[in-house]
Amino acid sequence: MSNITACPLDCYDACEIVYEDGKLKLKGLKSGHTQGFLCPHMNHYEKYATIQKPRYKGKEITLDEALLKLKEMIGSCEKSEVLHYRGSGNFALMQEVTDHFFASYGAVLTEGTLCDGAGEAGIVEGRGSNKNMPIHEVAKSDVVIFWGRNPHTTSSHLLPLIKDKTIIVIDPIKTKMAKAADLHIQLKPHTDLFLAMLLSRFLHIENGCDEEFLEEFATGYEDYYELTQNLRIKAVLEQIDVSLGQLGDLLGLVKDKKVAIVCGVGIQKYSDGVDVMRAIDAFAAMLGLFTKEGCGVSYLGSSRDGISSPFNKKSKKVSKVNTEFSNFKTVFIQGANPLAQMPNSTRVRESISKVDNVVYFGLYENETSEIADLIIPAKSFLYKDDVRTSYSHNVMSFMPKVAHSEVGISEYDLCAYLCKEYDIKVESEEFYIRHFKNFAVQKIDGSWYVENREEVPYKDGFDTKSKEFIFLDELDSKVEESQGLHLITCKSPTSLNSQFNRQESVFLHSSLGFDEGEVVRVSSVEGSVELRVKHNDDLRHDCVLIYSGTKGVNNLTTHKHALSTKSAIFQENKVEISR
Ligand SMILES: Nc1nc2c(c(=O)[nH]1)N[C@H]1C(S)=C(S)[C@@H](COP(=O)(O)OP(=O)(O)OC[C@H]3O[C@@H](n4cnc5c(=O)[nH]c(N)nc54)[C@H](O)[C@@H]3O)O[C@H]1N2
Ligand SMILES: Nc1nc2c(c(=O)[nH]1)N[C@H]1C(S)=C(S)[C@@H](COP(=O)(O)OP(=O)(O)OC[C@H]3O[C@@H](n4cnc5c(=O)[nH]c(N)nc54)[C@H](O)[C@@H]3O)O[C@H]1N2
Ligand code: SF4
Ligand SMILES: [Mo]
Repeated sequence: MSNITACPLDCYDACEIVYEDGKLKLKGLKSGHTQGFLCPHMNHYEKYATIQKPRYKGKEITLDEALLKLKEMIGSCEKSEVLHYRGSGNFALMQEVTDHFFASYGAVLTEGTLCDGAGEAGIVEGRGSNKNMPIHEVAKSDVVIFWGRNPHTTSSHLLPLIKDKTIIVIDPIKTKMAKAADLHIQLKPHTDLFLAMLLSRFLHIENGCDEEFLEEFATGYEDYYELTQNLRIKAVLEQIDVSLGQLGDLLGLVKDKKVAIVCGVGIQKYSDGVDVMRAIDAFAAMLGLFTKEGCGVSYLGSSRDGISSPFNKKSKKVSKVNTEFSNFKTVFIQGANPLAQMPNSTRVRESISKVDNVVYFGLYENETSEIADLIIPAKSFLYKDDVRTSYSHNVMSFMPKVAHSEVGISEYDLCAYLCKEYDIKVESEEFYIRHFKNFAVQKIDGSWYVENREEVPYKDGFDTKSKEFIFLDELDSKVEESQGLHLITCKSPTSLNSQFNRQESVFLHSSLGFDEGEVVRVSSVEGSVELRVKHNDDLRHDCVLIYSGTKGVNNLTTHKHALSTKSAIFQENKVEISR
């Protein structure tokens, strides 16, 4: 068995791991993008207790009995009453093999996303596709703008690449990166669209635009400049809590420099998230950041970009944001904890309580395993064959099985069992792994890269019909000024969404008058949650921080979609605090 594999978690970095037989500690591969270190999740991976035995209605059963039960549950209703709900607990490519069974069988799959969808839709509207600036290009940049992204927590392998660079942070929280930055704009949440538009406007006024680029690839820029003129500068700056001086400072730092805008999901957890991303992308276009080395926008690309799927996925689909579980009789949940991670938990709980057969196929006990009728333990990544790619760089990592375990079943084996029972054609596991590997080429640094991904995308123009960048042509948003505090629900350093050490607190600025340690009720139009207060003076006074994965946080969030795309909007609702 090989002893090199890769981390399966939903994370920008997609680290490569050395497994030493009999040793509990996993190590980061020294060569390549992992640079010899992992993060707390993988450093302690083997300490987290996994589900050991299948269960039906609370009683332990054998794996064979569990598979038989699963087959019966699937066969017990109309095909269209079976839902396959798959999350992102494991990001490797073989997770999708189960789609093949369910789609071929005639069941319903999901579409849309809880994650980056609004931002992606904004990028696609402007550029015609979402081709990402691979994160390692940042090594060639002079200036890095972290815009709604928290690299110390969510992409630590980027940190060694940016040591001597000019750093700008745009974030309502004074993050660790913000404290070390040359400039931190601690704007009011949900106002990035206006900041980005004002930056474009002043760049144009100061003749800082890349005219050569704009004339060739983005000729709508004069119209866009006109659109930005609809903003009343003084009033808007006041509303978004940014000063004219800060705009000037930012423009001074980026003009004529190689600039990377490293954008995270923080900016787009709102109904107008699509337009927010378009406005940031437009600022990048005004600066001429596309087509040049060390420049561009690095967001979440698609980890499947450049790789075709060998699986049948043709099926009816329902949104995974506002899924009406009660329309189904059998719901098969894989690699997800929807009862905690989907928005509007009360709605999810109620809807799923009406389902006859809830199946949970995962590694850990959580809110979803608690209510499931049938629980099937998965094999962790160390004990099965797989391949992974990243949504932030172009490396393809092979994930051969590095050890043997009797516990659980792999996605492939579960799928192969169901295909056999229902007479559906499925290829061998090796066939699929080989299919994925065929999309990679080895480069001189020894790593394998997805062949069809470019280091500098859009060199020959954009993927829109006109080959040009399409600017936002209407301004539908207003600065949101309703009553209440802004909910910030970003990623925790101690958990990966609801896996590992989940936080249990609400973080508040000490000036709000709540005592450290007291239990408060946080409420929104959707519901409420009781949490213990921790003070955090890196927050703005008008913000409440509850990390993703905190139990009950999604009692507060709405199951509405972002405008024009099926993406969740976890920060749309304002909240109130009471004793
Ligand atoms: N440790 C850890 N790492 C993870 C994860 C995890 O749960 N834990 N989850 C993984 C997943 S699924 C994802 S999608 C990625 C996401 O990782 P990131 O893209 O970094 O996303 P977030 O942590 O949600 O938010 C990033 C920053 O956006 C800021 N922010 C919030 N609202 C606004 C706003 O209105 N404007 C601006 N400018 N900033 C705002 C937050 O304060 C935060 O600092 O991380 C992955 N990596
Ligand atoms: N409030 C709030 N809510 C959020 C977010 C937020 O920022 N704030 N972020 C959203 C985002 S960006 C995301 S991506 C989602 C993530 O939400 P989910 O996709 O639900 O991800 P996790 O919470 O990580 O839970 C994944 C489950 O996958 C299982 N698992 C792990 N590995 C494997 C495996 O190899 N096989 C199988 N079968 N199962 C496995 C584990 O048991 C784990 O419980 O949450 C969203 N929800
Ligand atoms: S940084 Fe990300 S990819 Fe690397 S070990 Fe941690 S979770 Fe996995
Ligand atoms: Mo995510």
